[in-house]
Amino acid sequence: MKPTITAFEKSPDRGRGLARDMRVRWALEEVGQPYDVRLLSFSEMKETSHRKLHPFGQIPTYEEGDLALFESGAIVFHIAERHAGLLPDDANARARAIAWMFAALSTMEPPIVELGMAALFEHDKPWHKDRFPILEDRVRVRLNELSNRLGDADWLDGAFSAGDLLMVTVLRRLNSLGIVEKYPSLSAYVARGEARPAYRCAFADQLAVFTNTLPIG
Ligand code: GTB
Repeated sequence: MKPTITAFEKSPDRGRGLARDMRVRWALEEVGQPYDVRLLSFSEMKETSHRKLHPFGQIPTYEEGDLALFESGAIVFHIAERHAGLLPDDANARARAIAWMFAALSTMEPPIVELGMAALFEHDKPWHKDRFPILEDRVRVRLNELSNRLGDADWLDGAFSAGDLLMVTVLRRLNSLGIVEKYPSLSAYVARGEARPAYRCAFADQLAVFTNTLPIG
């Protein structure tokens, strides 16, 4: 059964692949599962019909037969459980890869999102210049720790896994802030993720949504 995901009709990132449908698209491409996309405007995301799929009125969602899921991490996990290629077969290696999925979403992503929001929306606040370096430091601590653990390995724990997929998408949120560049091993790690054919396909597909909806002229 071909799943359907939801994505922004007009992504505020202008096709830079930073919205969370990107990680779902990438996972589906990695496992070779074709999918459909239903594009939603901001007002459509808040309609009752969409809230039945997503209680918080957001994207992405995932529908497959009578299964409806929200939360990008849960969706990627579902895809990884149902198909080969994103989680190792060995039980212990699989458990560790799942730990990296959680690490990406619950240890790395929150301070990174907090910093990104401060950069985008808090510039004019009187406390911005005091708060921003604090948020930056929190992110740097985590990047340092992640970089130490990665060392010169290609991926976080052996072969590429759903843990790497989520981690790369989380680190990409820092793209415009020039922070990851200070950690050569992490920059190379993100570049390795972005070089994967499945990533490139997913990126091109979400970019096409943006370019195809650009007004002519
Ligand atoms: N925890 C949920 C998940 O992982 O699925 C979070 C889902 C979420 O935040 N969805 C966002 C959304 O629907 C899109 S991804 N927002 C609309 C709303 O809440 O009304 C977040 C996002 C949005 C835009 C950019 N960007 O422009 O760079 C990056 C990331």
